[in-house]
Amino acid sequence: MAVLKQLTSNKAIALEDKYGAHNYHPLPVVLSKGKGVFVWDAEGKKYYDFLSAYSAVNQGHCHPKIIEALTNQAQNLTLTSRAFYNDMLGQYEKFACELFGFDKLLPMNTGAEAVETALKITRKWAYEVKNIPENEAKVIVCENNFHGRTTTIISFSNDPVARENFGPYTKGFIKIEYDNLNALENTLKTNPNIAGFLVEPIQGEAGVYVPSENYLAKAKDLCKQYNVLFIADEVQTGIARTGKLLAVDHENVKPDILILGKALSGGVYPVSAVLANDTIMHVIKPGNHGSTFGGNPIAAAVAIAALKVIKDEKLAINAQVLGNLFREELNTYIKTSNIASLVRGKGLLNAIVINDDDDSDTAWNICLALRDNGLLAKPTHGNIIRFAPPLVMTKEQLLECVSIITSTLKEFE
Ligand code: IF1
Repeated sequence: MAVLKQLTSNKAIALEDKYGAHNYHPLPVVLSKGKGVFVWDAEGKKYYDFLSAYSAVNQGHCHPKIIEALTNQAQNLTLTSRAFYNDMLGQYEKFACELFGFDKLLPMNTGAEAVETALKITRKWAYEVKNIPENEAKVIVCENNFHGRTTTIISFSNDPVARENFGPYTKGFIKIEYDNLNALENTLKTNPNIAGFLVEPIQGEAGVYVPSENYLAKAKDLCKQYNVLFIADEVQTGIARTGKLLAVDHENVKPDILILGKALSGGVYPVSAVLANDTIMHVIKPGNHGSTFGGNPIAAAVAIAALKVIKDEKLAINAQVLGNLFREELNTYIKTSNIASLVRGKGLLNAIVINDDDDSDTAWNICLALRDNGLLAKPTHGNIIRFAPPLVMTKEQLLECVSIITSTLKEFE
């Protein structure tokens, strides 16, 4: 059977339903093409993409320079494993280390793998540098975090759907309230064996929660005071999404460990990375960690191209300017709306809160109506809809999307 033939949307959904594990509940739309800020469904209908694959296609769908890097490298050398050197990895490591300001980079593939890698580095540093007693190291995490879906990561999740019936859970984590410096300081003060503090600079999945001014800077100071590693998970907020290269840049915070993923490849290939300085990364010795595809030549070529697009096309400033315009326009509408209660976010990572119960399906129905009106978005939790278009959007396109969003919301007033 020709597996690459053009399917109808209904046929594509039926195939996934029959042969695919049911680990998602997608919005009923079947995409078959993407270019820049647009995607097309199997019947050729065009949409604005306001999810950007959860901030993985910041550079826009199928960016020609990233695709060129992918296809060129793919015709030369795709994978060597790390049993041997390859001529692309060192160039990528140098480029990224200089761009983000760190001594070393450990290449992985998915965001969750990079988070797991950061936790392993933190624990090893705790035992070998901070001299915490073996197996006693603790990492502080935040309530309502989202760092991925591996068993260790969901062990410190408080989302029952992500966590239930996956035990026994990994120990060694202390949960505190997000954006609460007293909670952080008290935990640091009363627990001698803290190794690290893992935090999202903005909590994306929780509903785009932007912490108070200087929260990150003061949290970093507290970590320094108690000799604890500040670990920034920028998988979703990084790579220009919030209007700066990194979300921590808004407060000039330098993490001890930086976690990247998603748009590190422009959504073209799974690429993630953990960056740290030598005083931390040197704890990793040959054989301690790795992965078959981690640091492969395609990933290296694609990541260099993806990062160059961010720089050359000044996508961080575009995200900052368009993000301010988006919130300004939505706030004007919200003044007279009874269906949307607030808009929040930074750069082009935003969300609106729908004026309905958490468990209502209003947000979902609004996303279905947005789909019918040519714009794709999806609720994060309950009554919160995330809006995160590719950062290559123009002002005219953004204003057209604001019009689609507000006119759709008015249908529900
Ligand atoms: C899904 C959520 C977003 C992340 C942060 C690590 C990871 C993610 C801050 C892990 C991944 C993705 C996962 C994807 C949907 C999306 C998501 F809804 F799940 F929570 F963005 F908010 N740190 N987030 O946001 O990276 O292993 O996925 O490469 O699981 O459905 P990954």
